[in-house]
Amino acid sequence: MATNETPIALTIAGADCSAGAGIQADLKTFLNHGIHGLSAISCVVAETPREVRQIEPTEISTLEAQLRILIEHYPICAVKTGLLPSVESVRTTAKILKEHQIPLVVDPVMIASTGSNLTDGETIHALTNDLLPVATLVTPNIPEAEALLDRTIQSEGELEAAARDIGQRYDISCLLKGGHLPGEGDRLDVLWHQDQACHFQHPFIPTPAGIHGTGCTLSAAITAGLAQGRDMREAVARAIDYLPQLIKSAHTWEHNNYRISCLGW
Ligand code: PXL
Repeated sequence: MATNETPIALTIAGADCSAGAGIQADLKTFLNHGIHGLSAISCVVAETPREVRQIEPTEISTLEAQLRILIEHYPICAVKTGLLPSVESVRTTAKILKEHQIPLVVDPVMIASTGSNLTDGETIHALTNDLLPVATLVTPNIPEAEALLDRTIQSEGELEAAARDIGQRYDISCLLKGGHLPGEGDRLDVLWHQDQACHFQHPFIPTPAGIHGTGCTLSAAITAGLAQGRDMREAVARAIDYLPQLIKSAHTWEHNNYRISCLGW
């Protein structure tokens, strides 16, 4: 059988049983981009977009076994991390990825769309100490950037300095997503990359109630672009352009007085 040229990307993240975020969002996004997606499951999350009920971390040896067998046997072009539920899961991931030179996108998942905390302070510390130095790009939203910098970000005017400070601190690129800032007008995301800021202004698109996974999907789309060999600015620009169509074609269900939506991959 001839080999084919389909690029491969790996996501290391939590499995979301409601299939709107985490591993499931990443694999659907990879598929949409013509990428073969691999997954290493860091935890199993019992949740909907409206409630995080339980997070069960994968045994560290099981996380390590998934990573080792995949890296051994597949020509992986790019990797992304999502929810890593413990210090040990962060350190194990960082240790293994450090042994290989594969572009790495870190989505520093800390808080679910429900507002539930998904990580604790020690895990965030491991993320900054161990994983960010191995990353190519980190993609915080405003609350995550505030946690990384230990300062507040209150206006669009502060986005560029914040993206630069995170990028320079870890010697990586940083895409700071401004969507959490108040207001109804355009939204600004700022990419700090190779000592330059690049501004991405786009219209605010309201999301339906009860949706999650937009952050996972954006970082997976960037990872797909890098796996296809695109440069960072182009991969980010295309990923930002990819999201509105998924929001506009979102699915919504009502069941037992519970309204729930999912991006329309
Ligand atoms: O949206 C952040 C996120 C990431 N990864 C997993 C999740 C969530 C949110 O709930 O469950 C697995």
